[in-house]
Amino acid sequence: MKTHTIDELQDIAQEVRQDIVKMLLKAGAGHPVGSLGMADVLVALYYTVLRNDPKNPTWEDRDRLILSCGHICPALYAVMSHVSYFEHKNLLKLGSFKSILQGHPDKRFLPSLETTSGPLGCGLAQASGIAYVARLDQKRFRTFVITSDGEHDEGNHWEAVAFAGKNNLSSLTMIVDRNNIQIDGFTEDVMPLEPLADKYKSFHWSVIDIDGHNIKEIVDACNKARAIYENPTVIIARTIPGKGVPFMENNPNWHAKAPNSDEVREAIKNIRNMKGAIEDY
Ligand SMILES: Cc1ncc(C[n+]2csc(CCOP(=O)(O)OP(=O)(O)O)c2C)c(N)n1
Ligand SMILES: [Mg+2]
Repeated sequence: MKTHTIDELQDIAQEVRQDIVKMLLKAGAGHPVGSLGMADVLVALYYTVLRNDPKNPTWEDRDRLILSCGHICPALYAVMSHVSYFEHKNLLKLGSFKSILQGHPDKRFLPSLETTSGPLGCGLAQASGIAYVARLDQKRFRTFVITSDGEHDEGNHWEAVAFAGKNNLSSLTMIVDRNNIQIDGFTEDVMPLEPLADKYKSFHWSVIDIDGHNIKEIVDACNKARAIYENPTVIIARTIPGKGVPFMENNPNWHAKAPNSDEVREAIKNIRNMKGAIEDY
């Protein structure tokens, strides 16, 4: 794949955001704010960080990416289509009968996914298992997992945090979508997570705190994690839920609600006005 500048990646992220709102309008369902918030992280990963090959998705030595918070799959699907895992026109079949793009990621329909996901709290355990076995098999690929802040309420997530820390799984990188909201409201009201960085450090993880909308910071953090050989790394990506669409931003009421056609029109206008959104879509 050609190398892209940060400006070009920002433009792609704006296209992805437009895809997301259109997909949700067509599907009549979905999770807009988490998806919009993670567009920059997913673009940075697929265009710059992951060693993979969309034409050979089961390549044995590919880096693995697990989307633990499966409900934000519209962002994952949109980015995967932009790097040619499948045709872009599939995006408008989100959630429809027998579509490769189910409402939550389903490997039976889209085999290039690493896992089926949706039930929160499972992804880190799966990623830790993959990283552990990779080390036993002397494989050099890295395992990435994206988790949300809301899914930190799941006890089994913390069992996996302990396992990965205890076993020094240095080929494992977790990116936390720290957007401060979950289904019932703000995380710090529902179940406080802070001091999140200190919690991870106490489980023997390296912690990197970044602005999850700054593509350079995302890429630099992943490269830094690659060079840490002692323990797993968590990148706490501070994001704005709904980023790019002001009437959705930071609003938990938009956690799982499809926009109507007027709202999509307004959203696309806003997204096109974001810094770096120059492409007419
Ligand atoms: C085990 C489990 N319980 C409940 C749900 C329903 N659910 C889907 S998304 C969500 C909110 C989780 O918070 P977060 O992922 O931080 O939401 P976001 O930031 O995307 O709004 C919940 C409770 C689920 N998918 N899995
Ligand atoms: Mg959240």
